Amino acid sequence: MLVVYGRGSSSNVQKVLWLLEEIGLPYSSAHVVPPGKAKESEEYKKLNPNGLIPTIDEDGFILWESNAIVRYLAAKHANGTIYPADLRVRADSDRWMDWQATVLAPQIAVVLLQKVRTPPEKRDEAVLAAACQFARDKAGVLDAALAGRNYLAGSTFTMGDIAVGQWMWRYASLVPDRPKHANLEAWYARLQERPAFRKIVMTPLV
Ligand SMILES: N[C@@H](CCC(=O)N[C@@H](CS)C(=O)NCC(=O)O)C(=O)O
Repeated sequence: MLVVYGRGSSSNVQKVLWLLEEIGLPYSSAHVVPPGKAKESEEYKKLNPNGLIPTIDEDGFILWESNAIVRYLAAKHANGTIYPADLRVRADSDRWMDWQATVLAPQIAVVLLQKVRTPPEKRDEAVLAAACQFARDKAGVLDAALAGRNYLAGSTFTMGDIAVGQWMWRYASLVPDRPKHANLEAWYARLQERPAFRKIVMTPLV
């Protein structure tokens, strides 16, 4: 059976678990260590030398990097749906995955670290404010991209929605004074209709 290493509260692990729930593939989930401690586990670093989660073990095939895992599993089990068959739709979906990893993730990590993992007296309010403003600005990018479409790559739910969608829970939970973005909010409401999103993503942030 497919094993997913990580912890359920991690945004990157959630992408993989959300996909697995969507496609109904049996898996077992191995809890590695508490937040921020994967790098300290020599046992885990035999699987992923970066000491980052998630990693999957599919009958001895070890793969890390959450978006690579999502692409692989979607191509294998949801080809033509979550993994789009049309090359342009796939490129569009891929683009949002890369954007999530390279543009969104570093700043939302700052928001999470400052707001959830740092005691109020030790917070750097200027750093937090800048990261929140960055998130609001990028929410505007998403809102514009979602004009006239139900999902990020078009009319149907694809892997790009998974990569970016988990971010929405964090944005909505942690960033105050969010501008009104009708397209973004409609998309987020669509995601919340999905049982797998509610089960895997809408969980306490730690
Ligand atoms: N680019 C990597 C990033 C992985 C990553 O940063 N994971 C975080 C959790 S979201 C992590 O392992 N943090 C260290 C820890 O929790 O011990 C991926 O997408 O898989």
